[in-house]
Amino acid sequence: MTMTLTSTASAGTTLKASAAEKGRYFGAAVAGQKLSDSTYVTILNREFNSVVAENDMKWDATEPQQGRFNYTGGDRLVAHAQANGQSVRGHALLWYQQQPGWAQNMSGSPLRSAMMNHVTQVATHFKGKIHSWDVVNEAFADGNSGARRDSNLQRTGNDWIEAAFRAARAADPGAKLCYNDYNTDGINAKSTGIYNMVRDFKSRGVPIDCVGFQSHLGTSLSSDYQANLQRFADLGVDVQITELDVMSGGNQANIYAGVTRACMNVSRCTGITTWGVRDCDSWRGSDNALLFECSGNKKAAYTSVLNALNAGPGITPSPTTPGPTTPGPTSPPPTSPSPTTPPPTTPPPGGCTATVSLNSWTGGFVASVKVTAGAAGTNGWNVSVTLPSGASVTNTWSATASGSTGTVRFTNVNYNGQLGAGQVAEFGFQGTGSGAGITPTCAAS
Ligand code: G2I
Repeated sequence: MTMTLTSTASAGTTLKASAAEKGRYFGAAVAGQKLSDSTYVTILNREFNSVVAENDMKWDATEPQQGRFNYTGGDRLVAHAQANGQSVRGHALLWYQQQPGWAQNMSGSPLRSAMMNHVTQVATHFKGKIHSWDVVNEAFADGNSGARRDSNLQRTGNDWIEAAFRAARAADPGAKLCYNDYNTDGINAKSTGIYNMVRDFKSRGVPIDCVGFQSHLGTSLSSDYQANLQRFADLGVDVQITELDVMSGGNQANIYAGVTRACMNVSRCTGITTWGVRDCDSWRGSDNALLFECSGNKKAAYTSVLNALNAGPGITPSPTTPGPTTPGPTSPPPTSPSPTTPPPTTPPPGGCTATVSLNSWTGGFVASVKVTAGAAGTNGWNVSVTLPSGASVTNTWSATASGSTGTVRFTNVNYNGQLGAGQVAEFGFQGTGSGAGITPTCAAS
């Protein structure tokens, strides 16, 4: 999905309103039995616009006996979500844990068939109701290998993951299909193993749309947390924070804020989910790892997340616009001149103008650029920007960048070059260093 940066000044007063103002969702994992707890449900519906079943859509819950499906818990959550304007994340079609006993005892091709049947049946049952599926959960090993985790699923053959994604796409073409894992909170061997898999999938056309970063965190946040999200986004997938919870203590609010800022700074980071609602709902028990006290009171971490959402740059998903936000290493379109040919020096009558709005933080920035066509309209446009020394462009959306330091030229992509008189196109880029004072120059063709 292509995103356009927006620069709305806003200050929502709930997590869901603040996230929505920035084109994102804010979600919570829901335990079915808590839906009868009124304190819990009040917070859930006031603050969250996305839900995921903490356990009710797992394999042991949905197919307790082979071929006998039970959707009671999953259907109850979907009904709750639909009644309260929440989207649903599906979790998880295949996982080495929480398998029903009958599957744990299987192997080889009978297991492979059972896996694919499970994916197909469950994704078909919930077809049209799931925003994003965790198709495969936790398939990579911890530690330094960067390799797949051993499991009965893995032993059916290394292609089990792509087979699962293909089966899920066939069953519910409207759902985004994600890979989800933990201990991926920075650039490390495990996240790099997953990165290589996603890159391979994208290059071979395996249908993967998103990567979930669970983010069960301790007392510190890796300094390359955002960079890790960004490198996945640059592969042409959306990213989400899918199971966020953080050890309590002095740093909790800061870590929550850091994760939220990282997501806001990555235009393809489309949402954040906390793994539960209140501390006493959490699988982490005495870690007090969530945003609300058991009483329902908001914690300091809640305020830090809300402020970070309100401060972040926004994205406007443009579902009608084709193509990934990050240009791949593709050749230029057939009609354009060779990339070494300079643009015409004299703009045609009317030309174009460009304005930039910057969202900066220490060490980086996001620039949102608005191109407005002059009286003659445009067939194409390019915008040149000279960056301060030390700054460089790391990611661009809705335009193609040539160069990354010094004077960088951004050219329209195929769907936003032709503008009528006065019409506007928007593109953006992210950079490291400072973007202070940059002045865009627009040329039309
Ligand atoms: O372990 C934390 C999460 C890691 N990523 C995948 C998530 O799916 C996982 O969630 C946890 C749930 O929060 C727990 O609630 O997954 C556990 C295993 O599925 C869940 O624990 C299970 C217990 O193991 C079962 O004994 C219990 O019946 O919760 C079930 C329902 O309370």
